[in-house]
Amino acid sequence: MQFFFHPLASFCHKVLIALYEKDIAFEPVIVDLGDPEEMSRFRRLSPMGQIPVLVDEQGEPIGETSVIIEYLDQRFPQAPRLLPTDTRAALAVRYWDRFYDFQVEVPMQKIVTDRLRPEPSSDAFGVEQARAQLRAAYAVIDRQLSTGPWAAGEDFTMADCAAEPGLFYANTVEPIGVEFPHAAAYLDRLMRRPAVTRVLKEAAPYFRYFPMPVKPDIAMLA
Ligand SMILES: N[C@@H](CCC(=O)N[C@@H](CS)C(=O)NCC(=O)O)C(=O)O
Repeated sequence: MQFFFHPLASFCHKVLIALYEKDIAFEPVIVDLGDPEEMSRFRRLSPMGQIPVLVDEQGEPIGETSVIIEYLDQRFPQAPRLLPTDTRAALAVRYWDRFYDFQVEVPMQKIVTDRLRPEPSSDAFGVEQARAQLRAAYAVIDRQLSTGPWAAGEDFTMADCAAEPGLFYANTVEPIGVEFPHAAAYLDRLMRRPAVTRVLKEAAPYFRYFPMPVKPDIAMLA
């Protein structure tokens, strides 16, 4: 299988965590989103030009991170299961996966991409809305994580694969305040998970391309 991705990109972290958790062999292919020729070829795999994409042994592209992780979990059912076999429990995992993608990743990316724009086209109002959305999400996460170690309860699942990259970069653009101790402890727990530590260490050489200094200190990770 080939995995088209970039080591800095948060949605790519989400799938890399799943691949490392389940110890699945793959061929990594780094995509340069800034190279028009490479992108016109890449759009054959990903019509919207988005990373990541997994290409199976038959050459079939699989897009959308949650779909890729469900595919991996079905094809490689070894532990850890990232989607519970119990259908009710799987709904909760899908709910929290969607929550982190839409309520954390999206506003985090809004703030980051605004930094990359030239000043006259920046969107101060949209950025303030995104910050408020992140703070509201932190409150929900703080409540949810006060009762269990992982996003959807006792077990590490796809929801945690989704949570880490969003929260990691969100904590840089809108720090998780002291009023959210469970959310902060959750991010710390995620970063110390070996698969996540590996992803962050592989991303570290690229942090200089992030438009602001990356806040959570990965130097303290084993
Ligand atoms: N919903 C998509 C989101 C993927 C996504 O937004 N990827 C970003 C990188 S983190 C990207 O490709 N951005 C470039 C673009 O949208 O043109 C998924 O879950 O796979």
